[in-house]
Amino acid sequence: MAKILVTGAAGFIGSHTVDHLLAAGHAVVGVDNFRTGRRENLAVALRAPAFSLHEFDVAQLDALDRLVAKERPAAIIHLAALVSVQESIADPELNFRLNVQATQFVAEAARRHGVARVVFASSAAIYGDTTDLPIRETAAKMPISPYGAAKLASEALLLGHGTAYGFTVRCQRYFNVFGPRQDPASPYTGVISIFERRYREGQAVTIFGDGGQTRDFIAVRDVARANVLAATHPGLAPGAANICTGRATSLLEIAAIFAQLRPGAPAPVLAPMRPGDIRHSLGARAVAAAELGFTAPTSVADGLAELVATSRT
Ligand code: UD2
Repeated sequence: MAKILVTGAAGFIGSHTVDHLLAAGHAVVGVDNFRTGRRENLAVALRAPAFSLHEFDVAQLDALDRLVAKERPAAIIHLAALVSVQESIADPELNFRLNVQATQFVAEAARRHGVARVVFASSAAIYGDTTDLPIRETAAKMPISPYGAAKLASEALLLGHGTAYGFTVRCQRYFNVFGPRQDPASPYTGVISIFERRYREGQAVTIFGDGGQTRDFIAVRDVARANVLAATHPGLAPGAANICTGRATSLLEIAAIFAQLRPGAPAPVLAPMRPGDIRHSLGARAVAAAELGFTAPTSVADGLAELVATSRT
């Protein structure tokens, strides 16, 4: 069993990753500044003796370095980030600090203290608006936002440092992640958490466009498992892989599943398409299967059923 340091431990993906690491018997050192993370996401983890939580900003000079020097983790899973495309457009300086500068501090801490592996939260946003589906890892990288650009820059920073200084870097290119603990109140949250709250409150959801747009929706529990594999699977080579299901689901299908789970809910309201929206997004999953031994077994229907069952009524 290993000691793993997780940045962004109190966030949506971070807290699930912490839970899965602890369940697998690892010791976990969590870091969060609680800018968007929430302590209640760690309610279970905080009761585990193998978990410790440290409150600071990873983008703050030396803070992470001191903790890595003290804890000497076998791996760092770097999930702390500014997580919204829109917010990166509104505040590109903050995006740079949290999504690029912080990554450099992670790379430096890994180099200075002999951390063997770094797992990085990358994103399908690095590909931009490609229409050549499913998107393979070798596709052109043409980000269309400061967020996508920062994720791409961070991949390069980490992979270059890993090769130069001898640590293994795994970049995880997440597609549309959904599940419990994604904050429905955030203006930047994903469509499924918005829909979940509206169905729960008995209000009609709004579909922008005709509902035929599709996404590769992946359940957060599968993403957490992919992170555990990337951090702990023996003998991994450095690289980047899509973390996706390889299955496309339309918004009309999502609404139909919710309607079954919440009988009597009002029908969706159609509204004009959101400017800048892409019609379809779908990942190719072969690289994660071959390199990490990862597949995403949770269907959207099962993931939505779990989300509805765990949400406050
Ligand atoms: C991602 C980003 C978004 C933007 C976009 C660019 C997130 C959460 N979103 O959006 O910021 O950069 O990529 O392509 O990172 N929808 C509705 N009703 C709602 C909310 C959403 O119909 O109440 C639609 C939306 O118009 C889109 C689909 O649902 O067609 C998925 O929206 P999303 O924001 O969850 O994810 P995505 O990939 O479009």
